[in-house]
Amino acid sequence: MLKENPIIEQPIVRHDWKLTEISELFELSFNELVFKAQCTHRAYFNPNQVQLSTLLNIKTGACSEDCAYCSQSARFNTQVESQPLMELEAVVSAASAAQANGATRFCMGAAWRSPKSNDFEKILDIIKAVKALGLETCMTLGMLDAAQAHQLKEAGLDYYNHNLDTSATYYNNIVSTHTYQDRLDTLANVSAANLNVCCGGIIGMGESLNDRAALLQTLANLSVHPESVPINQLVPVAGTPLADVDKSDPFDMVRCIAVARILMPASYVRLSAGRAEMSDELQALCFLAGANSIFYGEKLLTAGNQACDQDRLLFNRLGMQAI
Ligand code: SAM
Ligand code: DTB
Ligand code: SF4
Repeated sequence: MLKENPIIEQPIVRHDWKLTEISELFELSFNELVFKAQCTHRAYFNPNQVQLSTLLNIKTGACSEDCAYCSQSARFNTQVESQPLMELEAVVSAASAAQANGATRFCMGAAWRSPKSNDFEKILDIIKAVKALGLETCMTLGMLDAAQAHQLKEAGLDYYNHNLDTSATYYNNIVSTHTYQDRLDTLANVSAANLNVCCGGIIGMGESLNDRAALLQTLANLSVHPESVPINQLVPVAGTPLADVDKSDPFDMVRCIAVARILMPASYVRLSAGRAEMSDELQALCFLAGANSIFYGEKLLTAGNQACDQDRLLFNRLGMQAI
């Protein structure tokens, strides 16, 4: 990792954050918080570099779960049309296109509670083929047991995404078909298989500041920090229970990124869903607060994303480079 400014000492990576300490960070003035986060960021990363991951939804909709934000739950009446697991060739061709466009990681998502055994061989073949292109691979397939996590690792998977989404207490307002402990168990299985963990959350679901602090505390007190921490802004989807929830203050996104950066100084913090609705100026503040990764590509899973040429233009204007 590049230490750009040797004057800035690297803060130690801690795993014993108290909720009160995190709340105090959230209570700092915006300028104090962003300055502190930028100092931390510079101690571990080149502040002008951003990692690009491209997403592909390899199995769409008809999910058994009831996550209140999600367009792909079978329980809500959304505009999303279900699609079965994609064929290997189609996934590889999308991965090649993402690579040619400048992405270094290809993240594949499936709308499953957990992968079924009859789809699993195909998933392993997809990982091998995408990896063979020279891309980093990431999958998000729902809950995994220990054996599945090991098989994914053996096939060449680099990262597994499984978000905690919010605090343990607020999670009960968001999902009823699985528990926070189920999510933590999957994360433990993923770590035990030596896969890199990608785990973060969503802001703007009606949660309190305390819920945001508690989510970040849970992430920061894992025995190893997730290598990648996606911070999503809710994309409200018509037909879901959260379609009409009050929008969060745009500066809240910046604050969450800043606190995540301070708590997990050596992790990549990803400015994730919601960028299509953000101004260039807001995104620049997120980078200043320590975000150093984005989803790059015209589409997320079912929702639109910022256009690639708009992203490239923004990097040029800010003097940032994709890595
Ligand atoms: N089914 C798998 C699971 O639940 O882990 C993988 C796919 S799921 C869609 C991956 C993540 O996308 C969720 O945990 C959530 O953080 C994020 N997400 C889904 N819908 C979203 C929305 N409308 N707005 C913001 N983030 C969203
Ligand atoms: C993550 O944290 N965000 C991505 C990815 N991991 C799988 C998904 C965002 C989904 C946004 C809404 C949609 O496209 O349906
Ligand atoms: Fe299914 Fe994942 Fe959507 Fe929940 S977030 S409904 S598990 S696809």
